[in-house]
Amino acid sequence: MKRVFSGVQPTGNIHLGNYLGALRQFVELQEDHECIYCIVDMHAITVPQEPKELKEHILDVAALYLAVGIDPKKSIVFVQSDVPGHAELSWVLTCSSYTGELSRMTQFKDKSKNKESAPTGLFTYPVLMAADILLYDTDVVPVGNDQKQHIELCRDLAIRVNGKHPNTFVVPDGRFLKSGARIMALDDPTKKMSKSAENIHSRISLLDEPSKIKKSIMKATTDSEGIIRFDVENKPGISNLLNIYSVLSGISIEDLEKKYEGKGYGDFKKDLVEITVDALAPIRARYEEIRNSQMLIDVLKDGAKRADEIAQKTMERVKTNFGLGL
Ligand code: ATP
Ligand code: LTN
Repeated sequence: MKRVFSGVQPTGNIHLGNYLGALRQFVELQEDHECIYCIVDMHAITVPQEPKELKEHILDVAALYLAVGIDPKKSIVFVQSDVPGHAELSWVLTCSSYTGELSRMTQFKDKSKNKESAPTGLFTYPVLMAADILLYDTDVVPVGNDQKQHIELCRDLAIRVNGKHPNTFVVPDGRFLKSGARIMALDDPTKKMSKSAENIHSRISLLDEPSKIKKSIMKATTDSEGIIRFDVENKPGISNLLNIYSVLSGISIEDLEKKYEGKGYGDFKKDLVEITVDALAPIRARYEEIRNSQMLIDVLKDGAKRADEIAQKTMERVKTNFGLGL
């Protein structure tokens, strides 16, 4: 069986973009892959975090993982900082990476824009991500489109190290979803829906109450044409909503365009509210059950133990191949 690894940051507000771009694939892949799903808390501290909040957010994401259908009997679920190999391998890979290639990462450029100096962790963030992946001899990494560049860097690093130290790493492939891979912000459909955006109506969080979902969708930016047509370039707002509607309902965008011919944005949005509320209700219910349970802690402890066993084997191989240690 091929091995899958992916991670989500515990920074709160897991949203529809995270779900449709990443989490939904995680669940599907469990059926015929050996899956390892991580809560990447060390990535979260690349920007300042309140310790108490971070702790809560780790458990929030863990509970959401299980609530969307990740099954701990099938997959390993654990917290990154519970397995020391991530930090160890990250250093080794840092020494094989170049400042030039890291400077070209668009996420770093975005997050450090207009700043004279940026945290070093933001700069080396993609190297830690490569360590996460390579530590488990991963074959496939399911992620949203926005992570393409980071996956490429991970592959480059693996190939570069293997060139010098043969058979050290498995070179992984990214797995990107086409439709629904990039959900845009509701208030500004030229930006991706994001956890960290200030406006809460820019996103639909998986745990939003129906009234909040309604408000966010009804307020979503569209255009003044009033025609429901998919055209990302000229009508990014309604196209984004059509995309969300299509992915959640399984109805093709073309069929949706036909269904709403002659109707206005108001009718369309009302239906989208209903579809979204219905899709998220079972997730919210399961989340409430799991979030404060001992079962959740047990799953994470057991996951860390199983992940660590694999990680230690890789680190032994890496150290041997690099001539590190005794
Ligand atoms: P932020 O934007 O605040 O940095 P984020 O919303 O991108 O955070 P991450 O934890 O970085 O959240 O992403 C978790 C997963 O969700 C990743 O695989 C990422 O590619 C995917 N993802 C994030 N935003 C979107 C989006 N708008 N559409 C589709 N997939 C997304
Ligand atoms: N950078 C990713 C989160 C992440 C990840 C990973 C994803 C960290 N390590 C390893 C896949 C594999 C993000 O921001 N979405």
